Amino acid sequence: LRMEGALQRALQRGEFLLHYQPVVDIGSGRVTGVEALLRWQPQDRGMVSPAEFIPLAEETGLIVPIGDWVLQTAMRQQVAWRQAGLPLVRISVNLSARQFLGQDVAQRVAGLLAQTGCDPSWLTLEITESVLMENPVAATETMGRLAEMGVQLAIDDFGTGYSSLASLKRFPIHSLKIDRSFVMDLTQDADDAAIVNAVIALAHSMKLNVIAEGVETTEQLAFLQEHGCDQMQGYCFSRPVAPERIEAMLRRES
Ligand code: G
Ligand code: G
Ligand code: MN
Ligand code: NA
Repeated sequence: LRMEGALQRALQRGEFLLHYQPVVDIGSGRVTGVEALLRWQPQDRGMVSPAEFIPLAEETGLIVPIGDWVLQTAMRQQVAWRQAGLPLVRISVNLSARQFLGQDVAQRVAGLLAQTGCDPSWLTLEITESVLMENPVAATETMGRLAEMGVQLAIDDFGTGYSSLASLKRFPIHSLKIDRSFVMDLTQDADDAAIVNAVIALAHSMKLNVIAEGVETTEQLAFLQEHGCDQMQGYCFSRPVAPERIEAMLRRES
């Protein structure tokens, strides 16, 4: 209960911020996008990870106003970078289960797009595989509406859930993000290497873009490059960083 009050006050006091992790094209080495990652910086202690407060925010319903804040802030950031003349990059935003299944997310996204002037074709919404499979029929409907607005959709943490090929085909998605648990031991564990290869092949056979998460070493990167993975994120290139750091990276590249 104390935590719930603290989260509510955090919104009012503006204690949330977004960090961004670069998404890098494996072929060219260029930053083609960023994933927005929520951070909470209370006045009286260190940064709190979303892993610690998203579950409670979900339970209490606070995820709705917090999620709106995240969407709005990321959309405004995209507009600000565009107005600053920086090269366009795709911004990805994570949606939680309750945000995606428990409210009219398509209508909220439409409202925020209109309000911020964000270009939907440069926005990706990430939904985890397990959330999609919780209610595939409702998910397909919602994704259809989002896709109609021109927003792209990615399946996050892919490989950890149980998507059937049939449902994958039905979802109007653009990308699969390979969960970092498979990338971690890629170069030591033959099973993980096989899984990663299979996901890359599956994605490409369905004309989907495939992104490896949690790439930490140059050996992992070399494997992914050799096996045709399209993009990657991970400490090997950059941790999630403040928006100013992203701006500096984009300026250097342009
Ligand atoms: O940065 P990392 O520690 O940043 O994130 C931990 C977890 O929190 C990840 O599973 C990530 O997807 C999730 N997460 C980060 N930002 C957001 C957000 O804005 N909304 C939701 N729903 N989850 C987020
Ligand atoms: O669940 P999702 O994939 O949205 O969460 C992204 C999470 O992965 C965030 O917590 C982010 O900080 C973390 N992350 C990003 N790159 C790396 C990495 O190279 N190694 C590890 N261990 N975590 C990473
Ligand atoms: Mn994600
Ligand atoms: Na993920």
